[in-house]
Amino acid sequence: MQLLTPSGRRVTAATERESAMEAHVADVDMADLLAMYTDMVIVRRLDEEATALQRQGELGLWAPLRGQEAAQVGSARALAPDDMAFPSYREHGVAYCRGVDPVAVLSLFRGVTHGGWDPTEHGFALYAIVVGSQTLHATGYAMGVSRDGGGCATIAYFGDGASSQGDVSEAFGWAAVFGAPVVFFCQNNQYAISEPTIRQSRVPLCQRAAGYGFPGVRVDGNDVLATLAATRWALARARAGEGPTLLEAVTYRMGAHTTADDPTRYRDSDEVASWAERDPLARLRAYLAAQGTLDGAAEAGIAARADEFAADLRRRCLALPDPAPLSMFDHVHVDESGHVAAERADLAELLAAEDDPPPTAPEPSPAVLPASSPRAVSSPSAAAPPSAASSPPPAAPSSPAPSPGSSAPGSPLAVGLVPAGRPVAAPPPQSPGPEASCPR
Ligand SMILES: Cc1ncc(C[n+]2csc(CCOP(=O)(O)OP(=O)(O)O)c2C)c(N)n1
Ligand SMILES: [Mg+2]
Repeated sequence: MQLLTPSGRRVTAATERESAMEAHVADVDMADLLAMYTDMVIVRRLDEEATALQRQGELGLWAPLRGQEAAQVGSARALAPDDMAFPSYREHGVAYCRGVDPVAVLSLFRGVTHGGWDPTEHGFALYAIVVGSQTLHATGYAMGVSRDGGGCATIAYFGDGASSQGDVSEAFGWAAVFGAPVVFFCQNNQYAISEPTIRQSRVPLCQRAAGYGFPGVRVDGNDVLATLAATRWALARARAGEGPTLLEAVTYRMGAHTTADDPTRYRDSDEVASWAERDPLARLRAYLAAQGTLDGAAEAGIAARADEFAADLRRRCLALPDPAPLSMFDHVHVDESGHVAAERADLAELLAAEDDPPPTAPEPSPAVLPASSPRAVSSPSAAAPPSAASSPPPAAPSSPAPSPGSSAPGSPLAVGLVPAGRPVAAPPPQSPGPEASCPR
């Protein structure tokens, strides 16, 4: 389904089912569309800033979403506050719309938390790195909602590549048989890292739903209005007890899979250029401008707001505290198990020993240290990421340098590695990371 063409022309639904979906956006006025456009601009800016931060060694990794703003903002804006979303690792736009502080998302990629936010506070689960696993979590959650009397819906975000996972097949099967109130929202961004969708399926992914006994719909994922309409329709089905729906949002990952990937190795520039013509922001901008809702001054205002947002994000990212080493055990289980307690005690003992080295151990001169023989240590303070004081100023964002394939020196990925023989300082006492405030 498409309601806004790539050139920004409003079209009407083509089939009866699409008309039913379109009815779900009958109340959407120009102010609503402008608000969604603003969301998309800010989310794109968030993505650019995070990519720049990674290139500057301030994040260990980043998974860019450029190109997928409409799929994410359109679907997330369809959710009610009580609904629950289960994301993969690329849903920064959904996180933003669910009210998750973007710096919490960055904290995960900076390696200073294992979680980042309270899922129940935002109706937004933690990121799932195990591809497809979140579809099972969503289905289980949705089945629980049904047993509790229903009323809210669940949405699971996953990719075209994830659709090949056994977990997704199991989630579809369970959701269908139990009529679970879940929307399976597949962002078909054309690639699973370097693997094109054609290598995942010989039929459109939406058609897979038929084999499980629930509807599957293909929607233009670069069209925010169509995405909003289809998602509202699918969520309404879920809330009405009509069971699951598969939405395939057809979109394109304009950037790399992650900052550790080089997409020029597996796709050509013509393909990227052809998708750039279908840019989700450009078509909405064109429509808003044609309707007289967006002029140059309004556009400049939104851009200034996005720049301010990015500068604040950068400032707060650089100020994120390193977590206390023992905090890694805090949220393994609700009630700490014996073996976790033992591991915590072991690490505490090791840290205490490092704090108090034997007086006979002479300190080797750094000049004679073999620089290329790292060893793992347990204290992140040994090779902490650059502090705010030593970091580049939070001025205008830099364009990401085209240097795929590795994270920069000083990246949090390097935490825990110090040259052999170099003394390891004990960490100063620190307050727990942001996740420690989670009541669960
Ligand atoms: C179970 C599992 N297998 C493999 C991986 C490695 N991996 C990470 S992302 C990815 C590709 C996923 O592609 P897709 O589902 O299309 O999502 P996208 O990254 O395009 O958003 C793979 C194979 C993983 N994280 N988990
Ligand atoms: Mg994909």
